[in-house]
Parts: sequence; C-alpha cells; structure tokens
Amino acid sequence: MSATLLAGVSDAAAKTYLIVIEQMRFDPPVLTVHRGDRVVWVNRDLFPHTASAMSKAFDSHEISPDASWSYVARRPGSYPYMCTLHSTMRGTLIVQ
Ligand SMILES: [Cu+2]
Repeated sequence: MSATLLAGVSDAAAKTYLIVIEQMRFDPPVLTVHRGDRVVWVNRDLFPHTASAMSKAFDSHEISPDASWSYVARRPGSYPYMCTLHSTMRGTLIVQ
C-alpha cells in the first residue's frame, strides 16, 4: 500500500470517545476530539441527566439510566455544556 493511501486511511479513521456520567459528574470533565469524531455520553447514575451545550450546538435531552447518547463533532470550537437537570454538572467538549 502506498504512503498516500495510508495517509488517506488514517485521515478517515474517526474515533469514538466515551464520557461516563456517574455520581453527578461528567468523566472526563474536559474532552478534546477532532472533527468527525463521535462522542458518546453514557449515564451510569440511577436517574436521568442531559449533556446540553450552553451554545445550543448540541443537546442530548434526557439520557435515561443505563442509556447513552452520541454526537458527531463537526465544527471546531470549545463547547461548555451542562446537565439541565442539575446545574452544578458541567463539562467542556473541545473540537479541533
Ligand atoms: Cu444531571
């Protein structure tokens, strides 16, 4: 396989990242991804949470216990987000 083809494969390889919601926290609280990557929030608490960008760029709405919500990051930027049900729960998604 040529170097050009290898580079092409590498560029196309979007990754998937997991953010665990547990004990009223987003873990990790700050996550940096690249454009095209997928971010999955999984709720391991016994009650619903949301991952809602302050800018409204994304909003999971309620994620039930043991459920997850995924989002493909398309636009570069820094996106602070919160749980609209528990205003102390904050995180930041950084898209490069
Ligand atoms: Cu919450």
